[in-house]
Amino acid sequence: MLNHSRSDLWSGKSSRIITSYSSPSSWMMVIVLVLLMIFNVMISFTSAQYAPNPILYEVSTRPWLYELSQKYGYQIRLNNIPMKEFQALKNQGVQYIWMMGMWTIGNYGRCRATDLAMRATDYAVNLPDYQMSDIIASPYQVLEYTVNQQEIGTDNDLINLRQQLNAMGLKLMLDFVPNHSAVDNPLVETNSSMFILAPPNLSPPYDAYSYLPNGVAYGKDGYFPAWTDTAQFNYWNQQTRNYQLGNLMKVASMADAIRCDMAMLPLNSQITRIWGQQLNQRGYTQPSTEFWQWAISTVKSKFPNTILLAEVYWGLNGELQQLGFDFTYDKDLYDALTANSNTANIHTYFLNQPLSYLAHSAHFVENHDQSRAVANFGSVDRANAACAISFSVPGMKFSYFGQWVGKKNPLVVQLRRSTTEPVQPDAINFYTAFIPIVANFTVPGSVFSYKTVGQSNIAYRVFAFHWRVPSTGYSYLVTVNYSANQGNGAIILDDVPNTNTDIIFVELFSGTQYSRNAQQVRQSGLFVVLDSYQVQIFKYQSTTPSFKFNIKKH
Ligand SMILES: *[C@@H]1O[C@H](CO)[C@@H](O)[C@H](O)[C@H]1NC(C)=O
Ligand SMILES: *[C@@H]1O[C@H](CO)[C@@H](O)[C@H](O)[C@H]1NC(C)=O
Ligand SMILES: *[C@@H]1O[C@H](CO)[C@@H](O)[C@H](O)[C@H]1NC(C)=O
Ligand SMILES: CC(=O)N[C@H]1CO[C@H](CO)[C@@H](O)[C@@H]1O
Repeated sequence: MLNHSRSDLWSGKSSRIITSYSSPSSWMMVIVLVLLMIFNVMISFTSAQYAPNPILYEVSTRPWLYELSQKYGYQIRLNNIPMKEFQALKNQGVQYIWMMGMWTIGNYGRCRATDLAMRATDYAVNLPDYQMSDIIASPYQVLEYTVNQQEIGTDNDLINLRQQLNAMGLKLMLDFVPNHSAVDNPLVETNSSMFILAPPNLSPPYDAYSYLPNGVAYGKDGYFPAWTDTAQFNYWNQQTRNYQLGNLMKVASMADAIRCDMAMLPLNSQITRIWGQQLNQRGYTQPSTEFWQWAISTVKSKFPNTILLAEVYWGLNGELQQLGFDFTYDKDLYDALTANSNTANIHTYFLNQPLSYLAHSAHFVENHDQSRAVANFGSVDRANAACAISFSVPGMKFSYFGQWVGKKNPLVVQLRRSTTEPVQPDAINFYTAFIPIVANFTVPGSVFSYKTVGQSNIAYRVFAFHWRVPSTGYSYLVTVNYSANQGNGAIILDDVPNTNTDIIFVELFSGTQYSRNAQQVRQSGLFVVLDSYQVQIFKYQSTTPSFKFNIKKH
């Protein structure tokens, strides 16, 4: 638990993450303090270049612009988005907006999306009244990193939009898709060696499920059949690496943050697993370096404030963090929260993850690759509680448009709209209150601890997360009953004043004030009772606990 080891692997300008630990066993704390004194260890962090716990909001760009066009009654493209839409997000606490799907896609992918022989069932199930005009094709068959001009605008519109966003204090995230290209990329014909090629012992005609007519392989991840609208890059060819770095630098020049699709696929280990034999037969050998290490350090040397987010699964998160990604998708927490109400698994997850790992993770209950949270978690209350847990730990807090109004119907990635449905007041009320609170307790300099809840045989159902905000003198205690049953328990707080007076705890959702004796809260804890999936956040005036790490800023 007391593991800061990854902080030194944080590449380039790292964020300043100050963490303190509420260990279930205080002897551990004592040992660490002694070690700190003996070795005079200073845990140092370079200065903050960006919020250490950024709040990210994803919109699917073309569907979002379509939704806004319906709302305002005229066609909205990048150059005429009403800025009050962004201002509303900013006021809620959003710091980064990910405009997913900005880039030009290939015609081949577009035709495939409209090939109803393949897709009609999917569309009919998810959008029964779909029209051909609703089919916009997946934005992930990128042809080139220029704005999808026929649909949404020009590169200049994007540059202007980013300037406007930055001026109002918002940052822009855009996509980079490393693993493959649209099949109609001209390089597939002119520079086929930049792609994986069929083994030399095969001759045309090639297996049409795996190869283009000229022998270039379709994209695949080794688990699913090949994606026949994509061509697989050959990262063991330096020419390909240079080309992809060029694309990444172009994205970096237009964005404040980059989300890298399926970022584990260019890892040498994955290429070896999926393509190794084929590449060896063509005379390629595994490079001694990883693409990402080189690419990310190059990006950061030119754009030091740019942050990179990796979409990653298969347990390769830690490896990508070490190669320089600022944040990696936290699918494990999502899965643990989804699975069932076996809260032991979730507690174990928090107790086993080094805080530095959590701090470099992007926590979510919904995004464009997953079901809507309300559908996945089964109810608005459970989805809200899951979000309260995942946004109360250090790291990026990542939401998807529609989540905050409790949408349940999926938005298919090839379509521009989902089935209309009523908004959910309980979701709106929760997020309207919750996100600004999160923004307040995760300001730079905040100190996080994961609290154990005791004094009750049903305390295991309750989660408690503590944030002390030295810059304001307040602390926040987030408590969540992640169970279909009522729960209760007590949380010992060592940052209330060491006096025998009463102090006030304000519960922020209800505004209810509780007066509790400070000594009692220090010794026996703050007793909480929560309904099923209820979230309560207590705010109180705190003092600096007498034992703390000596954290120096360089
Ligand atoms: C394609 O190959 C040609 C000939 O080798 C080379 O000059 C060119 O730079 C390559 N294109 C890219 C984008 O790397
Ligand atoms: C957040 O902090 C600001 C500035 O200190 C304050 O005005 C606002 O009331 C706080 N909001 C919440 C929800 O605590
Ligand atoms: C969680 O909610 C259920 C249902 O209301 C309740 O029975 C249980 O006591 C609550 N748990 C805690 C720890 O508050
Ligand atoms: C090999 C391959 O195609 N892998 C992934 C590349 O990116 C697409 C688009 O997001 C993924 O869906 C593929 O699984």
